[in-house]
Amino acid sequence: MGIFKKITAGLKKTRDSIVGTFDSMVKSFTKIDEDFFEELEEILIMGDVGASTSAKICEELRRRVKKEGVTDPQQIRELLQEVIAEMLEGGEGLRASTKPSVIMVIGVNGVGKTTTIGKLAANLKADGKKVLLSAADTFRAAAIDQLQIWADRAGADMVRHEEGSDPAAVVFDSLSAAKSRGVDVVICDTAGRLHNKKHLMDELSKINRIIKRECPDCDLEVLLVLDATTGQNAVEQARQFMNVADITGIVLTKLDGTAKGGIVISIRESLGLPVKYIGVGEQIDDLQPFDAREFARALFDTNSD
Ligand SMILES: Nc1nc2c(ncn2[C@@H]2O[C@H](COP(=O)(O)OP(=O)(O)OP(=O)(O)O)[C@@H](O)[C@H]2O)c(=O)[nH]1
Ligand SMILES: [Mg+2]
Repeated sequence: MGIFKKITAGLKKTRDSIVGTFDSMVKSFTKIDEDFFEELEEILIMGDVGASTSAKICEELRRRVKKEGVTDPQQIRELLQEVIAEMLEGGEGLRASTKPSVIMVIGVNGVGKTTTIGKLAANLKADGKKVLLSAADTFRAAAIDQLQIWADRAGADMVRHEEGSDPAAVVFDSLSAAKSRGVDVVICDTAGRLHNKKHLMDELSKINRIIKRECPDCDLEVLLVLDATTGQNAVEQARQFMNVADITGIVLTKLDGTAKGGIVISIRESLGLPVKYIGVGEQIDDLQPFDAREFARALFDTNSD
């Protein structure tokens, strides 16, 4: 399956919910009036775009409708796609140009961190990069073994310690190994951590300190993984993490299993954080670099059903 096909397939539920409802709503209107915008705002909110972001989208649409003199509700579709694409744009690319570069992957339990790391490693390998995985989720032995399976699948090196060992020490060893082996990208797995667990947050800052000390000039991405199926809760989770970590981007997983894909817009707009990757399935090739225009196009694409 081509990349665009994969994204459109992964977004099917969201598209049905937002654009499907939008299309039938448009048919019931003969002119664009305040009722039209009110109904549109409702649809966006129902599609997990979030109240303030939905209001912003409608405000921008009103402006363009006026400016461009649009009178036919059918024409709104294109304008809406355009407004959403523009809102989503900016900062999507992964910064990983130094050798080594470091990617720290954080997020609460079960959101898809380890799986994302495996997929990301495979992506980077396909780009010809040498990748090393750092098993800094030492909380459970199973977590280390799970990462090892992904490392093997992706053809990446891995540095691991025993269960229960200090995660910062794993990262320290990973960075030393990366330097001596000429690795391009080090990706650090971390334990699923909760904002109210102080020791876990301390652990996160300790890992961060080690990276800053051992690799001061390296490109560092701190990617927060969020599970799209949790809808607006994911936005709240991101807010909590922003208080304790310098997040550089979001990976939004499990878009394939939900109609709540509208939160992509909410995250970008209300938190100002770029979405860098989206997960649209459980297989190794199911992680896609986020492309704002492509995402908006996939959201409105009805030819693929
Ligand atoms: N459908 C779907 N499932 C996904 C996606 N990403 C991850 N998963 C699944 O989500 C589940 C949890 O993934 P993990 O990678 O183990 O999550 P984690 O954040 O590392 O979890 P902990 O280590 O327990 O904190 C697994 O069953 C994955 O296969 C995705 O994009 N789509
Ligand atoms: Mg994990």
